[in-house]
Amino acid sequence: MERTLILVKPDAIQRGLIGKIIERFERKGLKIIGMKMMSLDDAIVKEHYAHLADKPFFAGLSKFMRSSPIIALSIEGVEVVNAVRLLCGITKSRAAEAGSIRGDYAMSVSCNVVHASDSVENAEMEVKRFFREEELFSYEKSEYMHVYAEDER
Ligand code: DAT
Ligand code: MG
Repeated sequence: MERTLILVKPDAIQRGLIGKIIERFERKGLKIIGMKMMSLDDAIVKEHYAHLADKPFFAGLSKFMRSSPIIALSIEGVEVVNAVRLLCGITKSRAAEAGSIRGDYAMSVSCNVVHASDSVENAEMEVKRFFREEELFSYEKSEYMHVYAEDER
């Protein structure tokens, strides 16, 4: 079963969008297995955005991600990495599809309200980066069991 990492970014916290964003994942029928508020330090931002370290916008990105706490979520499910990326919409919010989270709530590339893991391999690393194993919960979610009953055969 896949697990993915979502971060509700500082701009969403400032704009009071925590509930609205989490609601999108619940509405889709996804199973949240971990959730916490945390402040990011320089080291975790560098590690998380290592692929962008050489970009001219990196200093701004780092400052932004440390400007207020974030909410980290882990979600588990069948093909959930791709499902969550689709819900979030593409990086460039202005071009993100209407109905996606970025499409509905953002006009900026740098302040695009959410992070979501972009591949199964990265998701595994990113969940471990933000959550200790004991912060992730194993439980039965009845609706979820129903939704995926066919898919898992
Ligand atoms: P995503 O967040 O969709 O996975 P990414 O991994 O390419 O996109 O970039 C990570 C974050 O860096 C992105 O959410 C916002 C910021 N960013 C990316 N490209 C940018 C740009 N051209 N200007 C400013 N910020 C950018
Ligand atoms: Mg990315």
